[in-house]
Amino acid sequence: IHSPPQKPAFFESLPVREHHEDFIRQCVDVLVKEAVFEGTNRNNRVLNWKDPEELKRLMDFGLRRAPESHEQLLKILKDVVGYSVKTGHPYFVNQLFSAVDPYGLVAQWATDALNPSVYTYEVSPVFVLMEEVVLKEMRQIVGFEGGKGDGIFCPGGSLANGYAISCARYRFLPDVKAKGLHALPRLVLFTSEDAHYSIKKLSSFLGIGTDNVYLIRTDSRGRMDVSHLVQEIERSLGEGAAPFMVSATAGTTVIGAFDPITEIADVCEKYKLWLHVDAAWGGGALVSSKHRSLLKGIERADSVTWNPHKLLTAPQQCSTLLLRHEGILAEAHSTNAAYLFQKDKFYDTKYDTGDKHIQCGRRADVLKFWYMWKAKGTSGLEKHINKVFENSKYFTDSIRHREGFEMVIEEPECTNVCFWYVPPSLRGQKESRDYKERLHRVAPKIKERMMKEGCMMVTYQAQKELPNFFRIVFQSSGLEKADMVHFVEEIERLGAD
Ligand code: ABU
Repeated sequence: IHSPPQKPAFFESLPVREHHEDFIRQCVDVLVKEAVFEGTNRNNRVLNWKDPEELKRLMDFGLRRAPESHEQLLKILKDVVGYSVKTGHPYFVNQLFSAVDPYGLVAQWATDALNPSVYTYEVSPVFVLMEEVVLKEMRQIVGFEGGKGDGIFCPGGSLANGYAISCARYRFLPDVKAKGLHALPRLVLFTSEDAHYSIKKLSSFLGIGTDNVYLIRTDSRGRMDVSHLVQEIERSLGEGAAPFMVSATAGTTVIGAFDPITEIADVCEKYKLWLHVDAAWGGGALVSSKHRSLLKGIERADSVTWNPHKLLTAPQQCSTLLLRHEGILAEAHSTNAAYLFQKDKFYDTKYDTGDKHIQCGRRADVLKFWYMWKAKGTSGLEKHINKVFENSKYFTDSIRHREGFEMVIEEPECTNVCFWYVPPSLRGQKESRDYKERLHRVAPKIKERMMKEGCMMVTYQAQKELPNFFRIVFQSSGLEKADMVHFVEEIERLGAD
């Protein structure tokens, strides 16, 4: 078998280099113009909806033996942009992330241009040191003494929660690292029924089992009921199981509730349980002296998940796990691969941080956040948080007494606002037998209309016995009061019948 003749390496010769340079510049122009600026212009659509079968016809997804020309590749890139949802658009209020931060974007592109893997100092000197600084600063903001402890940037908050479970389990029974599940009694952890699904998912992934995640009731505002937590801990002890961890939530996914961390910390202290706080969503409030009291008691946590890609609008993904226990990530996860973490290197190998994570290759997600932080200062981050809380309050006040709108939670604690929209045809019929069923169908219908028009995106869900309601999320400080009015009027227009 003969190999085909080799083409010159990517940037090996000048003509090839010029050829690619020109192509890269054209692509960047397309991205800057169409994805960034036009994609976030209020006069343009958030999305250009196509059914899956139609999109398969419209876009050239196929892979072929023959290469495509640059001309064709540029067209394909334009299609990718054209048919993608513009999550940086001001009217994308669908998810717990949105907006385009210019500094974050540039740094994200720099990360991709440099293509590092943050596991050793020799490969990622800048990013290893940058992580050290950012994680320490974040721990300080959380309130860990002197910013001491451990931490890691993870691919998403779910994985950060998984790391927390793994560290808590290791701390409870270090034998688990070598002996695995055989070394363990039946472990039980506790979280609220409104907590993020990753707690169950990662408990299953780690061999703890979803049945051993005891769900604690929430009160009418979506906060963990601490007396029920105590009952459930006692129940697990009565069953001969081994409770080892509580995962509190600071900013629940749907309602935006903050669990009472101080009271939960007291319970954890009494029963000697690891306290994790999933502040993936609400963590951003910590940078605001006005709003950080929402997370009172977080400084007593053993571990904290905090995603700067959420309330602080760093580009996806930017998730951290912060721990008060120095060195615990490496203790729980290291395996000393000789081909990466040689101890006889010529520099201080404590900067080879990669053995503490369960990934091998790992993106430098730190850069975008650090660069944004540099550009705005901590005061700029605080201003951003205050503005999004103001926006959320303004929106809430606009709909609270408006005909056709009904709040799910009267006073939302975070910047996700949950509400029902009752269209004119359903008003005044609360007592009718099928009212709930009909109301349940309203949000999906309005969502369908807004997606098909591409005018805005806001999500909906049912929760427990409640029929479908909208959840609008504010985390872009680029939004103004006029945008809040626009959202209200758009929902009225889309649900006018
Ligand atoms: N962790 C993210 C939850 C998904 C969302 O509602 O945006």
